[in-house]
Amino acid sequence: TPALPQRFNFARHILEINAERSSKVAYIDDHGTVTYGELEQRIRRFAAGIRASGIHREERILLIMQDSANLPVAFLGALFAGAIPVPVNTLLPADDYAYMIEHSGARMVIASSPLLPCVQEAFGKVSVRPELIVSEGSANDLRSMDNLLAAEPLAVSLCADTSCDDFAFWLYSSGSTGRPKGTVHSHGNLFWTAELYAKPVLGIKTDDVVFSAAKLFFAYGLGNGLTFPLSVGATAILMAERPTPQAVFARLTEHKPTIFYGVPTLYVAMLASPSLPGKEDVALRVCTSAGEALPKEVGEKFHDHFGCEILDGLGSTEMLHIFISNRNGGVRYGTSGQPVPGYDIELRDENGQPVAPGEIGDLYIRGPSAALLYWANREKSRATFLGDWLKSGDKYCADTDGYYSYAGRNDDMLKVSGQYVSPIEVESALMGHPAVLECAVIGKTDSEGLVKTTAYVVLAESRTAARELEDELKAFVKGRLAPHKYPREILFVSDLPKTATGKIQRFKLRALQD
Ligand code: 3SK
Repeated sequence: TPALPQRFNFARHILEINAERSSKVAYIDDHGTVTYGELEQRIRRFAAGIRASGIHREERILLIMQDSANLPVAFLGALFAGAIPVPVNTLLPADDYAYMIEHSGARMVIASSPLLPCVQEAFGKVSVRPELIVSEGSANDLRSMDNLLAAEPLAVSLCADTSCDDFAFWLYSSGSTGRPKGTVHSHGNLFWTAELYAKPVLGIKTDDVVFSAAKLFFAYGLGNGLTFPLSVGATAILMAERPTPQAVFARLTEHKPTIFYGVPTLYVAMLASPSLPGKEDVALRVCTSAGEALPKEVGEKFHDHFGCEILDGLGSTEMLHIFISNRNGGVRYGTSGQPVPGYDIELRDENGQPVAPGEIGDLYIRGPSAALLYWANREKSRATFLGDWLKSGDKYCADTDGYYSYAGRNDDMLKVSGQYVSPIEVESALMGHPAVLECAVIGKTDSEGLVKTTAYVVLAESRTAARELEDELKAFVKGRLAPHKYPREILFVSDLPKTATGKIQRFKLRALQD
């Protein structure tokens, strides 16, 4: 593993690695292709454009952008100038963007044009006025990203002279209570995920073509579609639309990626689809899965069909990417695999002592890509970043061969389609509906082995349970929260199990399903 110099700017590092590849395609997106030469020009133009707009070192730029080559341009252009890009989920309601605009103190917001109505609604809810730029297309009275890119490229000598430990970018991560946390990462962290995971575990090489169903605003997608391919001069496919099986099949068969990164719900949907392409229609060499545990049968079925392994792994926004993973040639479906060399893993009991193989413990990780802190959140930072170690909040179990298996969360958080869902947040949204007297939300494992959100609802006296009301409540939650958070099942009950002090016992509801 190469050493990381103390003075290090990740964007500059990427430009240096690819300096001799100017005519090679870096990105294929919905609009066409972008070569490494064009990418470099755009990154340096973006850096010059934001500096000319008065953005200073360490000032935040919120990126509410669908996947296209403009997103890596903005992300790396901001790093090059020493500003802090903050890519955020593109499916959030206006309230969440309003929170992020204020919490991050962003001086600039770049939004894809289809997201403008929601972003402008968010602007109506905040007292600050960052500059709003529209990426792709134009909108009345708004400056376009093309206009920002009209600046003369910033000279390489004027690239921000950052250290490997300087703040580089943030990613928002959700918790069971409270607002999302601004997870602050350094320039060096991006380097380490590529060196420790992508190169040795995936074996990513220059001639790979990669495609990630997980979008770039997720830590998983950011590594998959930006850090990793650009660290070796590979080609990455990006698409703005939702990763439906059809949209994924179209890319797998047209552009023939060699590495595909998915999540369990998508693999299940792909395998169930009548249009699943044949092995001979694709060029897959290796696939990955993260976000939630990949059911054993799903991995086996995919391997039988395509003759290509899915490497299930475990990562986190706080560690930036995957630190436990299966490897080609040693895959054990149903497990998250073994620690990635460069990361140390400990499973500890409630007294902080290591647990024996086969026993469940709290997962702690040590490694060089750990985030530095949660922005402006001392309490949560202190509870998570414990000296060299990071407490993940997951429970795990390791066998005698060092393969790790998921055993649940320490809190009530659910992972649905690879994204965290706080039951408390969904319950609060449901409680806003006049028909709901009280409710409790839990995760239920379906026949495929995947977690789906289920709400137990006690209705107000005047209301009776009906299919229409179930649909109305689902639509009500969808209108208030990000779409992945709505309950897939609503069960009407006459009361909820509670402690003597009135606290809802979600564990009793969970036990009902076993
Ligand atoms: O959910 C995961 O396993 C994951 C993987 C890579 C990066 C980030 C995350 C949350």
